[in-house]
Amino acid sequence: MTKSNRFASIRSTKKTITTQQANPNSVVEHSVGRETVGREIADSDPTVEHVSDLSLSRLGWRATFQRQLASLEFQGGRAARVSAHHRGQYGLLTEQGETNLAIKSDLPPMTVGDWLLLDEQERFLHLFERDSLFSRKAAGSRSERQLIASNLDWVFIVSSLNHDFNINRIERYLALVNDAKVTPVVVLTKRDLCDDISAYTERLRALDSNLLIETVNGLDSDSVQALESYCSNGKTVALIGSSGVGKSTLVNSLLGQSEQSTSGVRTDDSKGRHTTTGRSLHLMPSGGLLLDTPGMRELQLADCEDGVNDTFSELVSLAERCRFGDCQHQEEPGCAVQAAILSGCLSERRLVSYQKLLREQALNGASIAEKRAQGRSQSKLYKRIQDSSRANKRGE
Ligand SMILES: Nc1nc2c(ncn2[C@@H]2O[C@H](COP(=O)(O)OP(=O)(O)OP(=O)(O)O)[C@@H](O)[C@H]2O)c(=O)[nH]1
Ligand SMILES: [Mg+2]
Ligand SMILES: [Zn+2]
Repeated sequence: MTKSNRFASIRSTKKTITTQQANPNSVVEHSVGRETVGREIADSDPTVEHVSDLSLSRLGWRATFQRQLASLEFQGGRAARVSAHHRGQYGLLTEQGETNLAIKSDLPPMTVGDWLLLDEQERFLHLFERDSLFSRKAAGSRSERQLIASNLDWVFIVSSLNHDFNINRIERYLALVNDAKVTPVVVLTKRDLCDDISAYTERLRALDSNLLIETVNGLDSDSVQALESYCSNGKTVALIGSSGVGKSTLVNSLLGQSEQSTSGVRTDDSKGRHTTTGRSLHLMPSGGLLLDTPGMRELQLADCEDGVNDTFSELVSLAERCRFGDCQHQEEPGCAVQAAILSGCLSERRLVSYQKLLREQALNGASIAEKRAQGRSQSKLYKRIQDSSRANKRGE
């Protein structure tokens, strides 16, 4: 293919990639469709002039990155977006198509959705500051933050209209999304299997009357059209939710083709089988980008007090009217929160959930900070030992 006519249009290819599972020690191979985006390129010189090109905006490039780029010291470079996180390498999308970047210890931690700059030999130069970052405490007992996705316009919190629907879990997701300063949309799937949709939507409306809620049959392309308005040119939408709720099914219906594997849920409890094992970014024919994620077994909050307060804003306003500034909303006199519960304006469940999430994010935040501090003092100690052994060798 000549330089001038390559990537004249979006083309779709199938290939097998290796993705990292939720369990970092296990790796699976699965087949995903990949799209390559591009344009007519008269000159293959990958310089910064290209960053204002339409195809980069198609990949989600924004004015904020352009401004960052203008303030960088070095000249040249090629913008790339992380589209997948494999074992040992990141998958990247650039205006010239797909490429990979080997993960080395000197790279900053990156996640799907990140923008970075490569040099002409496709080596890492710079990670752009993120517009938004979505993260959680790593699953299990590890005191670490796990980066999930970045630079998002919308997050679809996907839940199915069956007994897997869980309002406390949705509140958790809302806290995370609100903390990342991204607008959440609750997408309720499997409406074709549900007799009483309003029973679910009313419970969500009670959380927040302004919450964006969509109900769909993910298997029906006409039904998912309601979601296309969120996915216009260059907009990035992440789908999160438990296994089996139909995230990948939605991705496939919105893409108009089966790029992601899906599989049936267990009949006894409607739980999924953890079919998707890695995060991946997909270009929609209509111009948006969809970020599919594996179903989360566990969603622990860390350091997201703002997100929790945003999610429970009515409670925060009530608490401002309590007589005591440090009111715990238990049995204190003049507690406006308890008064609201007694009068039926606020549910007890909501207060319990609020206090639980506030505690959890503080505890996890503290344990991550402690682990980091331990790591720093250990590396300082290691450096001191190395320095003194070098000095000994030199006979100092
Ligand atoms: N009837 C019906 N079935 C659906 C709908 N959405 C998804 N499904 C089915 O639900 C099952 C699970 O869907 P997936 O798309 O694999 O779920 P997922 O959320 O991606 O699950 P993980 O990848 O495990 O996190 C599949 O059998 C889908 O066909 C829907 O709206 N209606
Ligand atoms: Mg999936
Ligand atoms: Zn109170």
